[in-house]
Amino acid sequence: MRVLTIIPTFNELEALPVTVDRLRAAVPDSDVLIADDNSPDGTGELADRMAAEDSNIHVMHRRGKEGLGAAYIAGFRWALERDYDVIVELDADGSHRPEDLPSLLAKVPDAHLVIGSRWVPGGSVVNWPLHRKLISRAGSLYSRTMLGLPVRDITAGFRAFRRETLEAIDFDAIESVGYGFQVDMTFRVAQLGFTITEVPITFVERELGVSKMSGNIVVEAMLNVTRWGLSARWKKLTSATR
Ligand SMILES: Nc1nc2c(ncn2[C@@H]2O[C@H](COP(=O)(O)OP(=O)(O)OP(=O)(O)O)[C@@H](O)[C@H]2O)c(=O)[nH]1
Ligand SMILES: [Mg+2]
Repeated sequence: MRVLTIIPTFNELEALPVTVDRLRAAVPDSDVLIADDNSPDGTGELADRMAAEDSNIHVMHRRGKEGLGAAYIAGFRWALERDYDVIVELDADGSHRPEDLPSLLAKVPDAHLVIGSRWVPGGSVVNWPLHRKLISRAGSLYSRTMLGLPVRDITAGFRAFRRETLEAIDFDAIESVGYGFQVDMTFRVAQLGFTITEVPITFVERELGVSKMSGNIVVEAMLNVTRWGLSARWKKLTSATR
């Protein structure tokens, strides 16, 4: 099983080397692709130095900040041009513990998409204030209900896809950035009839660097969910009455 872990970065100079070292120790067999959006703090140059020292590390330099979704899609295309069997999404900021990755990979034979989940029994979040936990759970609950998906942590960004899952998705149709991107991908995977499994993880709020989250990203995600949910219902309704 050839595994590629994609790490999108924007200004992660402090956090990136820590995350990559932990990943290389936890899953030495995984190749790494750092997808950097021309970070002003020099993360891209640091990534080049890391790649020069370790032939399993690769770097994709992108023009400028275009959002996490666009960086992941570019990374997915890069992976599919090569012979990877499993493609992993991992944040650079330490929120996703590389030590949890083996438990995600263990489930790949049973599911087309494995999600590292905060909101299944055994999952947890460290260092989040109550309001942030509530927003995340409410967002997932709303998306789950609206889209009819049996997934507890729909916005989660720690994931392992089988190659065939990504091959079946039309990346050109994806517009969402940020959290919306993760929801979008989940919905598409489910609509294709693929299986999705969640495994519990411990999510750790970043200690190094600055957040790129914004209220806009959350609002975008929720508006899209509403639109997709209503249009899926409408399609069902019109096909039933035809
Ligand atoms: N390439 C690229 N990476 C990005 C972009 N925005 C965020 N990232 C990366 O995506 C990952 C998640 O971003 P975060 O800023 O941690 O966003 P978050 O996890 O939603 O929010 P916090 O953890 O609260 O900061 C990190 O590795 C970021 O560096 C972007 O526009 N381009
Ligand atoms: Mg984060």
